[in-house]
Amino acid sequence: MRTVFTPLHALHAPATEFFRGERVPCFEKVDRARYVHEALVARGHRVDAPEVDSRAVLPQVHGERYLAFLESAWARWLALDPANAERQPFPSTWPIRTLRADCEPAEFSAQLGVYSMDSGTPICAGTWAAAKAGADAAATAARWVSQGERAAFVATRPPGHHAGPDFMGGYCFLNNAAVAAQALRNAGAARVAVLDVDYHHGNGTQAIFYERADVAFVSLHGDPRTEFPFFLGHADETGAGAGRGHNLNLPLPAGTDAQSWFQALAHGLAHIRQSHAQALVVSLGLDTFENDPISKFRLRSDDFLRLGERIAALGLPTVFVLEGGYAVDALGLNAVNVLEGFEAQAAV
Ligand code: 6XA
Ligand code: ZN
Repeated sequence: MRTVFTPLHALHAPATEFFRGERVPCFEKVDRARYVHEALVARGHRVDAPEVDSRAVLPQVHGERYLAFLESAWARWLALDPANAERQPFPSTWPIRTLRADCEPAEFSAQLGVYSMDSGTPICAGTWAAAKAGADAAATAARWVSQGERAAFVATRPPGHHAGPDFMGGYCFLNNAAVAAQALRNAGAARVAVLDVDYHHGNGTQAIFYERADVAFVSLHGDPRTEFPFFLGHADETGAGAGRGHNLNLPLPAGTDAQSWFQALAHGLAHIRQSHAQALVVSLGLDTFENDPISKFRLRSDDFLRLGERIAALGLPTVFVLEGGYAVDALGLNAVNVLEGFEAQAAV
């Protein structure tokens, strides 16, 4: 399986985030993609640079105003005060219930509130460049797969699955999985399924496709009553309008072990089999790992081999997109295990 990777991911390197009431060093750090890349190379996997510009696909999954805001955000932060180069912008006011999100404020900090779901998604000078390179990587993998590759892996960061139509959140800015799914649709797949196996519900991906029948969304995740993103990911969210019946959420309690997790996976895979999808995107979060510092499932490294096998058994052209996973030392092994489990099963 080919991997698409770009060192430009390292341009996104903010120092701190807000987490559980404290300002702490970022969990979503440069070493994550670096270690995954190193593990792939060490195991002899073919790795190439992005070769597709995602600019045509991005407005199909994100609003133009949000994209313009994100691209210009750092320059506008500096324009407020040159000393901001050494500071991090964070939102502090959000247009929640009874407040208006439809009148765009002129003030940068207020706009940050309009376009963010949390205060845990720090922006730095290279955020746009890194996020855009990640979206280009996702579009590239989709092209490879639509041109006949059985599967491809997008080894990228920052992750994407919390980024919604017009907001960032949960370390995510551009929704790479949604870009891949849309690019597969554009290349001729009549129906695409997105399987999100990250510990956290992919609220952004769900929102982008919620009213569409052409892209099904299936997610296994920590129950949002106790786990981030808290405000989406419940089992009763099944899609709306034309998308009714095309969204499946399988929330699981904190502490879920591999046996229960694979039972839920089987349920999700059965839904995908019935969806008549012609291609698959996997939001590959590795924060289901037992030693993940911010998550509470109990998968072991060998379980990721089995995950790859189960996904391959669907028999679909597949794009894997890296999402979360913060046990950095094990991230390379766990990612490689998914890919090699997939390849072993695909060869059968
Ligand atoms: C709270 C936790 C963010 C979770 C990010 C993640 N700041 N999403 O891994 O999949
Ligand atoms: Zn996650």
